Amino acid sequence: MISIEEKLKEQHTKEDLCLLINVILDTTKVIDYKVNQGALSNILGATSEVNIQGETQKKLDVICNQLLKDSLKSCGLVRTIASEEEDFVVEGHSGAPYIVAFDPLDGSSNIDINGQIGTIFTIYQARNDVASNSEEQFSQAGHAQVCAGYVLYSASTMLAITTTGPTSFYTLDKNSQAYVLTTDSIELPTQTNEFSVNMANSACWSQGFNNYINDLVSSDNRRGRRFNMRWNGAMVADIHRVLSRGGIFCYPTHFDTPQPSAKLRLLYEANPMAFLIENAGGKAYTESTRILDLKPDYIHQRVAVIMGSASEVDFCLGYLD
Ligand code: P6P
Repeated sequence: MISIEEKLKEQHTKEDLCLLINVILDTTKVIDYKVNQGALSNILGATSEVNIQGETQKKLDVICNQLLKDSLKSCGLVRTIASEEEDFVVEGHSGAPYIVAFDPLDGSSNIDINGQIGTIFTIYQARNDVASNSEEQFSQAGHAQVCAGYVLYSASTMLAITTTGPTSFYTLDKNSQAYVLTTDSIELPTQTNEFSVNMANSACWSQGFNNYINDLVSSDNRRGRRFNMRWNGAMVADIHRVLSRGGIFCYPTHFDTPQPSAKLRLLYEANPMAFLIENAGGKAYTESTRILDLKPDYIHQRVAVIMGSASEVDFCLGYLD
């Protein structure tokens, strides 16, 4: 079994990028330990703080955010940091080659019910045309990512990662504490029988998206096959299922407020997941645009997300034209 370090070297990944990826992964091992502690340590439950997303921060959100910030600020390889849990960008090491954005604990509403949660990360080359403490560092199209990945803390702790080559799965060997290659080059099935959406939001959707979902759940749908639904409440878990066996994951625009709204964040949710999905042969769109062609207007920008098995994404988009 080959480790992530060996595989990155085999893929001729730049030395400083290998070092940075390992800084992130070493920090996820500490997070994994803390998540596995659960109720045994006083780290469950919420804080009294509300983050810029308007969400009450869980104790573990704050702990994991601080762990990643500390690691990235001290490694000397990161110029600028963005986090779901930080209002503004955090300055790292001026002149450093990379910038990193992350969601330290995606799906944290699952923490207190022992559900699946994960860390999502994305790495870009730093820009030399803007200040190191500027949000403009992250105004780069998703296709400029040099690495994207997530760690899913579940029955086993698994890493999905791509550095512009194929998307691969690694499993954390808890004895050696090494991430070991368990699926080399993921190939998403183009068709699927499984969709992932929060049906409770159907009153908020466009007519076109409702028509798509109504076709999926109707007994005589246009594909002549039954569909099943899964919704985990954590994008990292739902995308892991899609990468593992195909599927389509949707979080469409909501029209229940004066201004249409989206939930998922482009920089540290949609873009890294789109990079992983596309490098596994899938498709990733908002409702009209390829996600990886988008440049974030600001670090917490939200977008609609429709991603997964290519032919199912096309079918869904056909209802939205
Ligand atoms: P809802 C978690 O808060 C998250 O950002 C994604 O990980 C997840 O897919 C989505 O929101 C869940 O949203 O509205 O179903 O709670």
